[in-house]
Amino acid sequence: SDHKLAHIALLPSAGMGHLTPFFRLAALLADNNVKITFITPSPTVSLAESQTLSRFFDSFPEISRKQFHLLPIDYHPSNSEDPFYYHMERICQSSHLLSPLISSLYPPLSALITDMSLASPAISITQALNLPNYVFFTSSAKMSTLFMSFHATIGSKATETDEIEAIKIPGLEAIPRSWIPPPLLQDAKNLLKTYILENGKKMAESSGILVNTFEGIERESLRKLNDGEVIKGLPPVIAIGPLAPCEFEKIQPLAWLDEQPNGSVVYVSFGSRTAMSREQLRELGEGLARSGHRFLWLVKNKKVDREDEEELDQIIGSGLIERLKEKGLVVKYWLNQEDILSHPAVGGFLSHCGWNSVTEAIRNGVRILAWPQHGDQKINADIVEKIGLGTWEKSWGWGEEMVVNGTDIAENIKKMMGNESLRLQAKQIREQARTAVGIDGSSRKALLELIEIWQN
Ligand code: BUP
Repeated sequence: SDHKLAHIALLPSAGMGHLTPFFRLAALLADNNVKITFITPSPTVSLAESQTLSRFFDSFPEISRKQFHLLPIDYHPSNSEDPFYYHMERICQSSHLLSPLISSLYPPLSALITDMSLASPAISITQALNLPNYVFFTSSAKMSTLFMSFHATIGSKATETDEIEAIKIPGLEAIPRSWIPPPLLQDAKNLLKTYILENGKKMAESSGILVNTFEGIERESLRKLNDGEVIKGLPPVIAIGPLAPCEFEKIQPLAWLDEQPNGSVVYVSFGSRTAMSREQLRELGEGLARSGHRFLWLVKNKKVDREDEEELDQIIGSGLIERLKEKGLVVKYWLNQEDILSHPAVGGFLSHCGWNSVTEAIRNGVRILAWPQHGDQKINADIVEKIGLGTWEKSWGWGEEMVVNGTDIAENIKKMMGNESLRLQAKQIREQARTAVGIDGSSRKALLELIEIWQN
């Protein structure tokens, strides 16, 4: 054909939850004959990010890497600020360096795709260069609704909503106040609030918004976003998921799983950014022991993996560790989650509901017991519950707020693992997901249409 080759640059943000969908998207585009330049802000916060990046570039020699060296930052985080949000701020403050970097790429770019946490600086830069800019929103379409309307709703009048139990966002049913991360309801400035205010507003000026979701699970949210019911004049919001993990992500399946009966194991993990308190970890251990089920528990007690140095015995206590060994396997961060979720022995997932984890559970047909810890996770847990993929014990609150006791945890694990309709629904949703990304599927078609646009 007389199509030119499209050349796309991707710019991910900080943390595995943001990086992972970016390299999955890069791999998918490269597989569809798009030339890819992958811009890597460096250094990274976590070891997991830098290790995965080098494996990514090793297995995709056709993808070119462009290092984006971050400047030291003029901002002093208080101890309570999350190191990943702090790093996003550092990327934003270095963003003026992106303009020469982007202009130097050859052949000239067809478009830039950036993470939503960098939308504001990236869109300003590409506007000046007259280059199309797409935002890749790495959470759910429902969360994007809250994200993009935040500046016009609660963001501008946090204290006025003090007494209100349910918050009305255009295009969404009223959201209980308790689902909004507490920093967003504070008057005081904080990184999370500034990040959503500025980027959420600017996203309306992008050329398109890509979301790692599909019609089968988020039809209503997608329709409302695209019908102007959320914000008038939004660019197209395009569902392109669920994105498939890449081969290189796999490390090695655990031999222990091979010895467990099909569907018998509960996988327990709260993502790459949750630092669970020692007290909560011990209650969780109690709960797993009392649930009577087999389990694979990934333990993490520091936000940043480089600081996670304590041994399991110290964190959990050697007595409890001994009891847990009877039915389960307890490991320290990091394992490859796809190796686990795709294993036939796994029958349930006690999850924080980070959006990548939800989409990975869906792709593998694994039901969920939701225990949101922070950020977008209650919004995602609500989706999990509504589509019949899992249960959510709302009285547990956010991770930091309270310690949930072991007996409660055991009861809820039993309920989830005994729930046959969740198990069947998970398989059904897996089929819908496969259809969406298969030939003539809605997500696949949307992606090919985009590539067409970029080629012209
Ligand atoms: Br922990 C862990 N192995 O040991 P989410 C995570 N992952 O492969 P988060 C592993 O990291 P955000 C591990 O499969 C997923 O792709 C997991 O992303 C993978 O949650 C990713 O689920 C984690 O979105 O990120 O880490 O809380 O806050 O950005 O949602």
